[in-house]
Amino acid sequence: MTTNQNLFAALRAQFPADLDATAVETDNGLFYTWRDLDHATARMANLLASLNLPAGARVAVQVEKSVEAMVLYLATLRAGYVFLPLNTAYQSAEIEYFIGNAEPAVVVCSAANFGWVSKIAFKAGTAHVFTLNDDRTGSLLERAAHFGDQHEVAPCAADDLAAILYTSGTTGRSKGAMLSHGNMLSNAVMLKDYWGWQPGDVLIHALPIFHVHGLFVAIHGALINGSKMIWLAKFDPKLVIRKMPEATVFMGVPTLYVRLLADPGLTREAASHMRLFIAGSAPLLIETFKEWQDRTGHTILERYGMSETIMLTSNPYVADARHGGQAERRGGTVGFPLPGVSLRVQSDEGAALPVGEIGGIQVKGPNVFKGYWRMPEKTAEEFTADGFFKTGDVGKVDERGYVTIVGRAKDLIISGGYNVYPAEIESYINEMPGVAESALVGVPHPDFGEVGVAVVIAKPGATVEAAQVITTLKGQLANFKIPKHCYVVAELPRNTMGKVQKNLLRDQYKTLFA
Ligand code: MCA
Ligand code: AMP
Repeated sequence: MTTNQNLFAALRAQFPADLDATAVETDNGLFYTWRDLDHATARMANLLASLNLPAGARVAVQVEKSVEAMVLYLATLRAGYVFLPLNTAYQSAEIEYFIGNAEPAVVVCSAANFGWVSKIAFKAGTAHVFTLNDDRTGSLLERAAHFGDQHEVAPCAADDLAAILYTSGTTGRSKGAMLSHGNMLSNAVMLKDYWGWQPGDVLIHALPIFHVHGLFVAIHGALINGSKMIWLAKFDPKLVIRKMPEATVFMGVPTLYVRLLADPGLTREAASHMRLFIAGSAPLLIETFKEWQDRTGHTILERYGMSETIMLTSNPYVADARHGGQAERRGGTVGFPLPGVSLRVQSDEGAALPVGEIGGIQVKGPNVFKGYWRMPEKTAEEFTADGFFKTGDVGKVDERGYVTIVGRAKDLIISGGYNVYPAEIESYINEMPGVAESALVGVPHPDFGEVGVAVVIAKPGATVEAAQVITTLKGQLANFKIPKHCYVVAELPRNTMGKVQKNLLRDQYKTLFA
């Protein structure tokens, strides 16, 4: 007999025996027990099941962070459907693309956005649109309240889809990375061990829940250890510091660490109850790593992952026997390939590179995704003949096995942990009246790590106002994608092939926010 490979079944199996213990405590004074999570996910799963959705139906969700939003994610798994989280910053053109591409059977949005989101959804053929607000109201909860709190977890095979995460990978339009129950479960089980999750651990959850970091790494980590979460609707450095004496684990993108360090309340004493600080999603500057050590006495554990792969590498929590028992977390590196993950560095020509040499990072393992949603050719392009996924990240492996990421082959800017694809922003700028061409480049920024700067050339005889470019984009795209500065210039630097030399632009503007 095969066992149910549904990720929810595995998470549920680790709920503590005392179901009346607190599972989630929120920043507005609410307490949810493990029984509450079980019953709420059952009700919502029963509601989804009652809709008679086809197998593999997508549930697309754009809602503010709340425990009920997490319950919706877990209920979608529980019912055996596919979860599609969407950043709350996305505006109508972005949502129209995702919904049009994924063709979800169910869309859930906040009541405030129901008008425009439901219009897009119904046009795309979505059968059901519900609302869910961050104050425990909305039609989804009203409907779910009519259903029972018992539900048998839907049977799933390891290869069945659990989630689709939109990402642009290397170039072009956003692609839906298809993650299976097996991808997520294997990663969660391995990380529980690798990061030394312990009885009594408490996680401060301060990240958004529409990307891998907050939705999978953090939530799965706590649930599969039966650990309580202190749930913050938004990241607030003062609140995180105030909660540290009640917690043991924190996960954040580098910007969160930079902002915590800017608060004088972050002291050795404030962090003394904490066991582990984990950083990822973007490069953690060595200065931040060292300052954190000096201020708190803790060494941040940096790890590296992708939407397509969940977690790939990590600095060690304790001595890693595979590497001569070294326990050291090395700043500036992303640590070792995680157990089960094969990682290699290759030249552009496909040759394996020796220790210390820089090339494209390729990976293989049970965590690596099933491919891009309805894009078989694109999927094939991103895998090598022997089944390794080309990450688009450029790096090296040293003689001790530590992986360092030195850059990206893909034209991607990571700003405060969010991805910005220059081609997308450039296409919007190029549509504006009077614009001949544009280039978006990432430059260093003290808070967001990296931000976009737009460089624009006008058509002969036309005038383009930099401020107008920014204002126009603000009405069209998610706020984090808006360039922090725009220059209108006479020409763009080009190589002999006529291609814009973005490296020269990056160099020219690198001290803009210094
Ligand atoms: C907000 N703003 C930003 C960003 N966030 N600008 C650039 N980059 C950003 N990330 C701008 C807004 O546009 C706005 O500008 C102003 O800042 C205030 O917006 P607000 O939303 O209030 O900002 P905030 O609350 O201070 O947010 C900053 C933040 C947030 C907390 C750092 O960006 C965040 O939660 N980032 C984490 C993202 C994350 O979870 N990534 C994980 C991806 P204006 O006022 O001009 O409109 S998962 C992943 O990458 C992988 C797989 C992995 O390895 O984990
Ligand atoms: P996403 O498309 O949101 O999944 O972003 C994945 C990308 O984030 C990776 O391909 C890397 O470029 C980057 N990334 C994640 N973690 C790290 C890290 N610790 N250091 C440097 N880059 C990282």
